[in-house]
Amino acid sequence: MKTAITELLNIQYPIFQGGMAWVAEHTLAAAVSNAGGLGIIASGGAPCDYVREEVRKTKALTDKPFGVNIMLMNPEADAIAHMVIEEGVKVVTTGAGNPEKYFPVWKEAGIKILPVVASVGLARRMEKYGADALIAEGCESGGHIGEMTTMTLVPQVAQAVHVPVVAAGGIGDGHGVAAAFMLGAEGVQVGTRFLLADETQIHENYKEKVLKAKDIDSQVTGRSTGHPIRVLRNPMTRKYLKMEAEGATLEELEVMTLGSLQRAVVEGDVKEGSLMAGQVAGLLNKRQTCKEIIEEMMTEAVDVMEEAAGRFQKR
Ligand code: TUI
Repeated sequence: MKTAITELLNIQYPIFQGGMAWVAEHTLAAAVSNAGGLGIIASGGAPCDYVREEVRKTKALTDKPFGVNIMLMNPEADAIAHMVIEEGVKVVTTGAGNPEKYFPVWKEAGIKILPVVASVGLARRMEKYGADALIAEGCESGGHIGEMTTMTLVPQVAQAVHVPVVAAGGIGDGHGVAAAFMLGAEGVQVGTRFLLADETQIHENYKEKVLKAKDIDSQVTGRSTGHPIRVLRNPMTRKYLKMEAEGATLEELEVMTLGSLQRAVVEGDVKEGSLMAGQVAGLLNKRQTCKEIIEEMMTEAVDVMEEAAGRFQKR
């Protein structure tokens, strides 16, 4: 399959694996890249040295292109931004902020820059500064989110810029891939479905919660703090939202969430941990390899597009 994104990055399928904090490490990223998609190593809040090791381990497992996601609220974001150059990483995605100060050095190093945007304003700005493509992420996503939905954000970003757009947020099957392309995207980024991949090294309890999740089982915590995060509901989110409604301070809320993602991913604490997942979790009901996920999504996308084209045929 050929799209502006597969051509730009020299990959087989226009499917990115989202750079999920604590989840997207070398085993997952390499499996996705080896299957023809774009594997992405997450930095999340991790130290630079940890991310560097993950990059090196990924290089040992694949010759295919892979990316690094830099979460810009990470206190070591500057160090990670320079590390990717030292390690010869070819593709960088960014999240939760504006990465423009790094553009000159990344351009100089020949790195392909794909910022995640949650608004048309930032999309335009990123294009002006030289982004190679944009990832337009709707608030159906898990983790840190913006305000716009994928359905409304993707076409507005696609219309506003000339660079290719990758759609993210709420895409978990071939119908979602087809829809994203109809909205003007040239690729998709998938997070939640890869939580269930065999190669994903997260605690079994986390996977079980995603498998069992229904449509309305995610909640957004932290709206009052300016950092809204979508997670699966559990005793921690209930307590958090109650405290938030009662006007708890930022410090009180932060104490509760400190280390909560690690508690879920590593320890499998599904009661007090932070189970980041998107609204599409309700659609997902099986475990597969990364290769199976990518091939099934692409085959299904082609099938539904052909079927729809048949129905829309002019008489
Ligand atoms: O970054 C994400 N999702 C994430 S990062 C993350 S790690 C984390 N852990 C604990 C607390 C906070 C984060 C978990 N999930 N997605 C990309 C994304 N970026 N979504 C929305 C945005 C965004 C929002 C506003 C990007 C830029 C922006 O505005 C920047 C500006 O300055 O205008």
